[in-house]
Amino acid sequence: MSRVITVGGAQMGPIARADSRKAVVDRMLALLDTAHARGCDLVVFPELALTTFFPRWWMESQNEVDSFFESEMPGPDTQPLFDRAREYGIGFYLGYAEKTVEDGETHRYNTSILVDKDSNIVGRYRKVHLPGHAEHEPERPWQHLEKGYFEVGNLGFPVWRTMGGVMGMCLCNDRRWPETFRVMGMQGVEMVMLGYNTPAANAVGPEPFHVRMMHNHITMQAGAYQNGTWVVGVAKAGPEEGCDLMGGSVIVAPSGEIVAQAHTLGDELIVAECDLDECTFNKTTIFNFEAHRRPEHYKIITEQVGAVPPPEE
Ligand code: ING
Repeated sequence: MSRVITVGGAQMGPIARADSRKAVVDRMLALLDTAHARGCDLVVFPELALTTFFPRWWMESQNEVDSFFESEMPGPDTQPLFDRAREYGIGFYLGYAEKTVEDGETHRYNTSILVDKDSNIVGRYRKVHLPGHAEHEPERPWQHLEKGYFEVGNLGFPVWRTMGGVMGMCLCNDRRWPETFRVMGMQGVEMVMLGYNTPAANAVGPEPFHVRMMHNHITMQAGAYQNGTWVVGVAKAGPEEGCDLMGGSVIVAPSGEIVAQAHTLGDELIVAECDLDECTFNKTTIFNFEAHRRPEHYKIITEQVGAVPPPEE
C-alpha cells in the first residue's frame, strides 16, 4: 500500500518593497499553473510569501510596518490563489504576516496556513522561534527585526490529519531547533512544510556561504530522519532589496535524503512524488519513540532555557 502525494515546492525569487500584492500573487498563480501541469496535489510557498522580507528594515511607523501584514485571509488580493487552487484541486501552504484582533487586542504573527484541496484553511501555525533582535541596530548591514515586528506564536506545533496523512508546519528559523520537528514527531507527523527567507551571508560574522547552505540542508535532513517524516523547505531567494537570500529549496525524504532541489534563485517549482508510507520504516524501527525514548532523562530540555555549564574549577 502506498500513499503517494505529488508535492511542489514553489520557490520564489526576490520581491521588491514596491511590488503590489497583485504582482506577487500573479507570480504565485503561474507557479500554481505549473504545479497543476506537473500533477501536484500540494504546493508549498515560502515564508512571508506575499511581500519582501520587511524585517530587514527598521521602521518607526506602525502603519508602515502594517502595510506588509494581511488583516484577512483570504482577502481580495489573495482570493485568486484560493480560487485557482480549488479549480485545480491543489492544497497549499502559504506563509504571510498575520495581523489579527483577539479579545479586542491586536496581534501580529509570522504565520503559515495549510489550505486543503477544497480551499478550506485546515491549519494555522504561528512562528515560535523568532530570530534576530527587537530594537534598531544601525551597525548591522541589514536588520533582522522579527522579534520586534512579530509576537511569539501562541499555537505550539500542531499537526493535522489532511491530504491523506499527518501534516505539520513550521517557519524558517524553526528548522534550526530540533525541538520543532520532535514535537511534531511526537504527534506522528508524516510531512513538515516550511518556508524560509535566509540571507546568504551572516550579518554579524564571517560564515562562508557553503557553510550556511549546509546548515540549511542538514537541519531539514536531520529533522526528517530523526522523526521519520518528509520535509519540504521552500525559499524566498535571490538578491532582494540589496540583501542576497539563499535558495536551495528542497524536498527531503524520511530517510534524510534530498529527493528534489532548486537550482536557481528565482521562481522555480521543484516536484517529488512523496509516499507517506515511507515514514513507517523509521517510525517503527530506529525511531520507534515508544520503544527507545527515555524522557525521564530529558527534563532539562523543557525546564531550562539557556545552557548552564558546570562551575569553573
Ligand atoms: N531567517 C533566518 C533563518 O533562520 C537566520 C535567520 C539565518 C538565523 C542564519 C540564524 C542563522 O534561516 C529567518 N527568517 O528565520
